[in-house]
Amino acid sequence: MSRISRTWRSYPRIDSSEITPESVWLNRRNLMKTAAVAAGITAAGETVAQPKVLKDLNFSSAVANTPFKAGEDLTPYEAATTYNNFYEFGTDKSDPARYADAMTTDPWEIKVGGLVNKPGKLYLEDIVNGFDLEERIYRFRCVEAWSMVVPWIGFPLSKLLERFEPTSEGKFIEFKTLYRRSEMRGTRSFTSIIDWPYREGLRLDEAMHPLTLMTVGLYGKTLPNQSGAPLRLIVPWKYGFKNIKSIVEINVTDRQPKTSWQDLAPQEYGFYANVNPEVSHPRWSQAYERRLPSSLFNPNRVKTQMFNGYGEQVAGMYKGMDLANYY
Ligand SMILES: Nc1nc2c(c(=O)[nH]1)N[C@H]1C(S)=C(S)[C@@H](COP(=O)(O)O)O[C@H]1N2
Ligand SMILES: [Mo]
Repeated sequence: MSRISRTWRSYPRIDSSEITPESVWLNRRNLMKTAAVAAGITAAGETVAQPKVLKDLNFSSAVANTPFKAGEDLTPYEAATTYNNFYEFGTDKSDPARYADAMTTDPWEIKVGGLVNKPGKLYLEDIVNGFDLEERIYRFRCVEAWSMVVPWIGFPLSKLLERFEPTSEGKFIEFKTLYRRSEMRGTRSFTSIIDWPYREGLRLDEAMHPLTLMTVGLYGKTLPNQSGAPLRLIVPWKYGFKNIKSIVEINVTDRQPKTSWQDLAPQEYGFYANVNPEVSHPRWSQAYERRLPSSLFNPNRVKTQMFNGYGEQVAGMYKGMDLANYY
């Protein structure tokens, strides 16, 4: 066993004795909410229709052509894919890697609708054949103050949206994750208090921003299920929870969509969720982060940057907004 993987294997155990704020929050609420949630459990999510199958993705040209270089060490693959948040599969950081393989991702279809001229569906095959894939190395910063540096593979969300032609009334984008109870043990849990499916949203200009990536791979491979296979959003200047996984529905809307974390705790998790070291979370500072792999003995603390270091590209979208108010 290499030094890295030994350190890594011990990580989840060490971490569960620390604070993991999002799940701590969920678990605290569980005590109050279990009865109500048990009563509110709904029927199984829709099953997915039949279409084409996608196999043998080849990302070599995407990787060869990357215009984005790290300037920082990449987080080891093992760290990025064994320390995850994907509450559909449980609240422990190790649950997604352990249980997400139960999710069927092939075939997969994505419904695109709302305020668009050409509503329709995309199959994974259309996505991989129809868009030029690129590798982008981005910092990723969870609101819980851990972070990583990952080489993603994907294409700008703007390219996808353009095909469906948002109308002039379109102001926001809403995303939904697959909700399939039979394959997602976390959604069947009595203590699950998220109103499934997991939902996220962006303002239209944020969605159209060239840094906003629809992602199908990482480290030159297809996304493993725990990372949000087969298609997830990566918005590198926002906190991790905006980066919704395993997307099955995208709608253009004229109102700011409801998002899962706002629904749970609006005073703690805002719609914008731009990384901001100066605006503390109500229960902890956001000034520093633990860069994975991180442990008690080697916490690997680094300073958090405004907009996660992407301010030059994105700050203009928030001119005149009080970012303590629009957190
Ligand atoms: N569907 C879904 N998407 C999700 C989540 C989730 O629980 N369900 N967790 C979010 C949170 S809180 C974070 S920090 C990131 C984690 O991404 P990673 O596991 O690839 O690091 O996914 C986000 N996307
Ligand atoms: Mo997160």
